[in-house]
Amino acid sequence: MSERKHFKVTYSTLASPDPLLHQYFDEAVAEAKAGFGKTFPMFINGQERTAEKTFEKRSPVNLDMVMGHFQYGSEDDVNDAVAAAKAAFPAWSGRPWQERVAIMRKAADLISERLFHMGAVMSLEIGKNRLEALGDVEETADLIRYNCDAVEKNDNFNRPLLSESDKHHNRSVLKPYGVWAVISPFNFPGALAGGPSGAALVAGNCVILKPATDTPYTAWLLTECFRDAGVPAGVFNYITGSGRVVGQTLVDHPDVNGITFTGSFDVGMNILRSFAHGRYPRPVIAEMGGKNPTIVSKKADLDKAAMGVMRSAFGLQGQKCSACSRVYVDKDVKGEFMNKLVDLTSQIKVGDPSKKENWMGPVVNKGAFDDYKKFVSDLQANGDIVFGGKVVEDAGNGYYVAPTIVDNLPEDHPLWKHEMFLPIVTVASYEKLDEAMEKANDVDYGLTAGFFSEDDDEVQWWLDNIEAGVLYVNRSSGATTGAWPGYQSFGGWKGSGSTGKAAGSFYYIQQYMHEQSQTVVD
Ligand code: UN1
Repeated sequence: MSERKHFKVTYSTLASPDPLLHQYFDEAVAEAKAGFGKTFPMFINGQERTAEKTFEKRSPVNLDMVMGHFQYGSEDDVNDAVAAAKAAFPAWSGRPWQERVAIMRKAADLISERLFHMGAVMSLEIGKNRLEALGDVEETADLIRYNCDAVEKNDNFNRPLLSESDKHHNRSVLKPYGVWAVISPFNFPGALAGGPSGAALVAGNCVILKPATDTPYTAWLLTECFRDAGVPAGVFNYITGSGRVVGQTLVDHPDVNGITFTGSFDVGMNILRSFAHGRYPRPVIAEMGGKNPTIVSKKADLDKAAMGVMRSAFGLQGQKCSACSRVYVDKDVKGEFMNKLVDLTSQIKVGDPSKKENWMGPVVNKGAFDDYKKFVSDLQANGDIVFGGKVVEDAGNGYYVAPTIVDNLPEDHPLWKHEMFLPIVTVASYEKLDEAMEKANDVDYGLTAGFFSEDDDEVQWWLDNIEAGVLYVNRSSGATTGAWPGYQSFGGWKGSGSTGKAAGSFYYIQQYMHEQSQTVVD
């Protein structure tokens, strides 16, 4: 293992010319497949735990492929995990922060060491292409490292305050809350499970991770990394099962002190309403989706714009909160832009995403597949589908659909505002930039946004006026996607999650701690 070459893949890695990377990945896929079909436990209080019932995880890449059987956790399992986390909290939070940082850095290193295995499993678990799957695993480790660094650089957020006299010693310290639940989504099964869990842990909280029902496997591999790094019993717990039982029991539990939720707007808003107002106010970090616009000016480099939009609209089959789903193009350059976008999109290969040649895999499950068909027939009836709009029958026995570009959708059509979470992008022209800005901002969401223009004044105007948390200008590797910890922050405005910064932000880890000011008089 140690003799292997190390690769660093981020979401901006467009292609890897290195044949070794592909060889390692192919080997990892073969090994992972050979191990499929096992039954996996939950992990509570340092022990493996089974439930009465299990559920089967099939790959959306090939519906005949049973990847594993996972536990249907019960209310009792949640109660036990919360009790274990609560009991483990005094010792974990009481340790010198340097020890927590060391353990979490070890966990990050284990994730990096297991990069190819985790990436191979993730690719088949969720249908993510190999470079994006490797990027997701690396980002998981980098998010943990980033938050370790934040604690270290800030002396664990322990700093002196002004004092009224020489006899007064005033300090501000940040302290962890206690038991923290992480409810993670399917689309970034590593980064959006491990990032929040890692931040909560390094801050001194004890964690219960409930991964999306579609992605229990990657979360189990993450659990093994935390366990093997020496995270003590009870400090990190992993419970699989339904949102209705496991998720809801966590939200309702009086001993859960904080929650990170990444997922849909409706579920997130319900958690915010019910969890935040428990016996007393409790923190919720929520990231709840997007309807992300890209504006293309007539002063844009249209090659950059078309490439950036194509990658952001169709990467991971459009199933990213950060995906680009709306494009506003100056009417003078719309024809040319559309030609370029259609041309690039027609080169996308749809199929088993664990294979090198395929850039788009299947959508996550039957629900998403059925939604695609429903939205496409609506878009066909009300606009013009200029590319895609159909199921890809010959891609394999999975949920394969074509990347879809829609033109001439009436301005008041509801799908301009509804997050479809699918590889569908709608394009409209505008006469004046102000009008494009108004439309871009006229949604409930404000997660990411993109702009293409070679004019500095236009760029500044756009930065000053766009309402979103993550902005990209002239980025061909992703018009609205691809934030990486340390290089970009990630956090939403408006309905995308303005209550908190999402994974990877400069101000992220502080949200897992509350402030105490201490005055000691001689
Ligand atoms: C999400 O889609 O839920 O910028 C988050 C990106 C990723 C984060 C996406 N780093 O695309």
